[in-house]
Amino acid sequence: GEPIKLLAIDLGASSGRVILGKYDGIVLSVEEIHRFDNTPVSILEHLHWDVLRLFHEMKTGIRAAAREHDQLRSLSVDTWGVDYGFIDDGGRLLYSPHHYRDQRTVACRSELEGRVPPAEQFNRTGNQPALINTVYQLFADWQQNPALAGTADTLLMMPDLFHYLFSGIKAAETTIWSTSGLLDAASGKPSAELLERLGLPAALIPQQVPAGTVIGQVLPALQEELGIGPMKVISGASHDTASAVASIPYVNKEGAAFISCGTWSLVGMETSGPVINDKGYEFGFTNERCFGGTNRLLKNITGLWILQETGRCWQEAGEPLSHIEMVRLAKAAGPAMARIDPNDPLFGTPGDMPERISQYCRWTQQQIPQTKGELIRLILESLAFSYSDTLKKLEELTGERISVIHMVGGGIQNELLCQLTADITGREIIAGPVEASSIGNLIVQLVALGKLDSARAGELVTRSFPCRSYQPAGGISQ
Ligand code: LFR
Repeated sequence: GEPIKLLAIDLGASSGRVILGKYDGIVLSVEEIHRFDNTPVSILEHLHWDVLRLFHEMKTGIRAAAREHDQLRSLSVDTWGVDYGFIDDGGRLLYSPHHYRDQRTVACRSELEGRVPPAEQFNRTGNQPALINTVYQLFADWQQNPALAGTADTLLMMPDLFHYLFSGIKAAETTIWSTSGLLDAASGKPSAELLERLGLPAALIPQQVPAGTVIGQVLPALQEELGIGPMKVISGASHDTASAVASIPYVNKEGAAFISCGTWSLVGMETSGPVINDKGYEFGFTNERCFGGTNRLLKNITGLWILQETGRCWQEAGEPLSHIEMVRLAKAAGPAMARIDPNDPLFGTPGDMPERISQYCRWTQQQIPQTKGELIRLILESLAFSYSDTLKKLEELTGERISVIHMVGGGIQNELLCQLTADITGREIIAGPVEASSIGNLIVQLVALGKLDSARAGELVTRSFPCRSYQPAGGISQ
């Protein structure tokens, strides 16, 4: 019969896409309908997401899909973690949500940490304290904008916000909330105690739903505007990392780690429950929820962001380089003479990365890269070394030996990064799928619609999408 048709809307920190998925009961196929930039805007010295433009682009994608295909059954949005918008009591969006790289949290850090020390935050929530976390942002909003207490009725995490704009339904999906630093790790519910000590009203948080919940339908007026019929709105694994991990074609979950490569690199393993101990805290690990309720023990590494910003700099200087060209130059450059810690705060905000990398090398008394190729190679090798270091710590934390690493996400198109990771970790890499978040998004929708048994998802991905294996070449070691 007719395949089931669904739309995945996957919003990353630098671009978004509307993907059409078709499932005929055997194979899942995906088609990119619309891709758009996600460019944050700085206004009045604060960094914001352009949500109206993003919603406009989503609509453009849906309209384009509807022109070619009828009977689009459902849609679901996944986004990066931690960010949110406010809705007032009339259902209106209050203002353009802040970007997690906005610096307003810095001034409130010590006040927050005086009330709830970082180690206690970790022990309660399983989340690694970080200035970008929802809890830091929300606390700063409450301190710096007292009027909010009177106007903000509901807080919607980014994907929940888009689901609300599509359906009119306000919900709090658990995977995205598990990035907030506000959920109690054990119960998965907002921590009443934490909220109270920070003076934040629990009433801001709408009804919680698990990943894979049909929350409503596209609003009638929007159906008309978009030229679509009735379409379900599904709260999927709405955190992009949760979606990406839902797409991993595990051969055997035991001994398998993952690296999700996008703007960020997320390095971790699925575990049955949160792993909360002093070492995990010290090593900088965090615990987030997966689709199906299991736990993801992982570390956030500032990933290809550094390369993206580097590329942006060169482009602004009138010397743009394609990705292919970047990889070619980095290969030709040979092994890097220096290394950076990608998680150094120096690389956390937008700016002139080539200059900051030189600065870092100067401070650490290393050779400064002289050519573009050397600089790119330094970034990629530094990432691979930090993956390797993180995987060793994962082994120490879990007591498991990692035998295979699944790399997923757009970053795996950089085959030099995959090969360097195989070489430096000495482990086999299975790379794929590339469109991991979109594919995971579609899988969760299929499960929510009762069309797929979640235990079969890995097989479906294996049948449907090519994976590439990289073997360690040997010779390179840490
Ligand atoms: C990846 C990601 C990470 C999250 C970071 C910031 O896109 O969602 O999981 O920690 O973005 O939100």
